[in-house]
Amino acid sequence: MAAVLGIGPAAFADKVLFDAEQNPLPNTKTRPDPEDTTAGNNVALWAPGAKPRDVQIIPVDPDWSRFTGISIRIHVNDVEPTELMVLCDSNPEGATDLNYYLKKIPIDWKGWKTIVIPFEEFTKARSPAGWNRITCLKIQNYGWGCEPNPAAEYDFDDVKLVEAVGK
Ligand SMILES: [Ca+2]
Repeated sequence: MAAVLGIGPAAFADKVLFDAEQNPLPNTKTRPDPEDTTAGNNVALWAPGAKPRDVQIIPVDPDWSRFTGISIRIHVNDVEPTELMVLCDSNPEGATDLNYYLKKIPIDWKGWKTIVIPFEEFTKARSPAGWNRITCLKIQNYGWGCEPNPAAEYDFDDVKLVEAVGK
């Protein structure tokens, strides 16, 4: 029987931006899933400590306009609730300042959770060019009232663009 190729609806599937199986994430340590070290799943451990820091994911394709949100799997260690900022750089041609979309994420769970952030929930900093021109996804522990939590350790996995939020 002939193999069925993934064309048609499958061509509009979610798009992976980061998975620790594929490549390391700068400023993080690749390690097995802390909840199940035997499952063969790698994740990226980020323990920024007390300093303001970020992790950056550079998309291969800057055009995110056919998607509607970002999905991120985050594992949190046993700490008091804290917050992270998610930023999407989107500079117009020739821009000399930083233009981006931003969203504050309350971190009030322990263990794994998948958060899905619709693009429409982001606010704008200055004049971002649009979701068709995203040059960097940043997750950071400072700014807009966020204070670095020295005890917080985060694992990231399965960072992806989702075509339809809620489906
Ligand atoms: Ca993984």
